[in-house]
Amino acid sequence: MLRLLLGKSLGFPTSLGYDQRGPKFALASGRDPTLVNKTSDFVKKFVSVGSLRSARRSLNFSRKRTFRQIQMESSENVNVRGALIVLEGLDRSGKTSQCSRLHSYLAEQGIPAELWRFPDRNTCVGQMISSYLANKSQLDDQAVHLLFSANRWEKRSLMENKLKSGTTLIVDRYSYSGVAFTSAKGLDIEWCKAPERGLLAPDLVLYLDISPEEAAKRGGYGGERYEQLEFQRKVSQQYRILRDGTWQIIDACLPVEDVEKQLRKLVFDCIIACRNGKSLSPLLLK
Ligand code: NYM
Ligand code: MG
Repeated sequence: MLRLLLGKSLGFPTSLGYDQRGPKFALASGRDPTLVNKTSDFVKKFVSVGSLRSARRSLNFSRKRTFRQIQMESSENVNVRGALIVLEGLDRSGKTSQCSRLHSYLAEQGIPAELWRFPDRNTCVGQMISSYLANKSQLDDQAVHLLFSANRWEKRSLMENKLKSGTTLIVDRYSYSGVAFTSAKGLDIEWCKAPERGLLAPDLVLYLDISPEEAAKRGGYGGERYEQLEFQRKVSQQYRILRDGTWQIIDACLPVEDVEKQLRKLVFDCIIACRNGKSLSPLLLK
């Protein structure tokens, strides 16, 4: 195994994953981060892409195998962090079912993961939001925007603890929903972003891309606020403004299994990057 190949020569255990799109070093010793960096430099310097490819071929280094390594590291309680993975998209884009598919998949692989969603309707703040969405209460647009944001802030430290203890979080909607939905009402987008700054930045944003018209055809909307074609068109435009380099856009009109396949690969690479030392950072929303 590469763990042996590299680990033995360097004197501590390592694991290495490889991305089809290019070389990706996934060194996850979980011990001394400076050692990890040194090792990463060492590997970058001395192991060429070609030799990585052939090492992978000769050792039959499959994705499944790497997942097994992650599983082993988890059970060995190695100190590596989980990934913060957010799914975004219009209502009826398929986020909720893809989130639960991803969660089951990670569970099957023995990767510690939890399924989260915003709004989290279980808290007091979440119940106020839920009643607003169900048209059972009226709130000013600014007030409800701040409640959505507070609902994320009240979960921030738990989120950080989970991630630091190695649990990957699959999150159904996050700050981007907050900004896209409120700014679609005509509120200033910079004002909408402000309360989100300082929350944890996702390691990966998976945007399930579907036109508002296609989404509307999917079994119709429920009775909640915002679930109308005209409004969803505006939300879709706002989401476009928010896209940045950390987003991955997935065609949500593909068959469910194809979407799932793409998501699995992106999630896998992200989990490896986090285990490889990618640090948690605050959300900036430029
Ligand atoms: N929503 C969701 C917002 O307006 N702001 C937010 O910050 C979040 C997280 O709530 N139509 C809207 C988007 C949805 C609605 O979400 C309820 P869901 O995922 O349908 O339960
Ligand atoms: Mg919905």
